[in-house]
Amino acid sequence: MSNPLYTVSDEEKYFFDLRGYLIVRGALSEADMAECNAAIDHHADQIKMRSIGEGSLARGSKALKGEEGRRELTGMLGWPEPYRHPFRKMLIHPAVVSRLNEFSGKGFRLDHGPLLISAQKGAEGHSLHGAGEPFSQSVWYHQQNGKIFCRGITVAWQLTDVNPGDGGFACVPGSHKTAEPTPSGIRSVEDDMGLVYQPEMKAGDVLFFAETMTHGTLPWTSDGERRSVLYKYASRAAARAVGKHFTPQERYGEWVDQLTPEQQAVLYGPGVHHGNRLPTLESDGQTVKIAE
Ligand SMILES: O=C(O)CCC(=O)C(=O)O
Repeated sequence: MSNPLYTVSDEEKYFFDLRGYLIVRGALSEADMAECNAAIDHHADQIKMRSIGEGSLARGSKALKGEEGRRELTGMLGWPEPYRHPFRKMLIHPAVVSRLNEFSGKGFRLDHGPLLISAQKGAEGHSLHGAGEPFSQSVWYHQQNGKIFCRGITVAWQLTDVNPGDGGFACVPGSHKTAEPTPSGIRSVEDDMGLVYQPEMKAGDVLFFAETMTHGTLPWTSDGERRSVLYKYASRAAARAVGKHFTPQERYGEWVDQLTPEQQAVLYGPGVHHGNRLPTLESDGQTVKIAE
């Protein structure tokens, strides 16, 4: 019999399955964190602040509004040496591989990211999203034969402390399994029924969360800067980002042009982040056409 590849404790499995997230404490050493923070400082001029006007992540919520947008930076895996080094290490850190083999299955992959989420005091929050209902084909959470299959899982490395009341990542523990629609007061946090929870984390901790658990961001209230680096993983057969090869022409070549739009519609690649580029089909049982 082969050696089991899973190294996650039963307690961790219980916690993740019950709550939809898990924090592994002290996964990054002081030296690792110093390398990451220095690399980010070096690229500070590339950090972009999101607008709080059009495209605001608070989506009009009074509870989530702020004076400025969150700050973002990406591209770490392609940075020149030595800056990319710690981010490439984190991509397959043993703390990640052991948990993702358990929670998402062997062959998991990076779907998109890493993305630095940074915030200064007063930054707006992000309306809560994700839930067991409505069902998501790309990130659904399922269990069978005693095994968890979490198709979309985010790994968020903390590079600065997050104290109680600071804001930042927040979630509704257990909501990855709910079969009821999420009340609007939960999404906006204007009437959260005491269910929205902001975990305390220290620099060096790593947070795993099921994308189907309702989660988002509370406004940042701390004097210190928030720095959290998110890697979005998916299990082998799930896709969120559509990648470079999405259209039928990109996937199969120019002969696709000879097909009808309806035939082309089923040749698009997987992924849900397609920006409304995916035609879908409908049929009355006699004919097939592109849905309006
Ligand atoms: O860490 C956060 O602020 C929340 C991130 C988030 O909502 C997401 O990754 O979908």
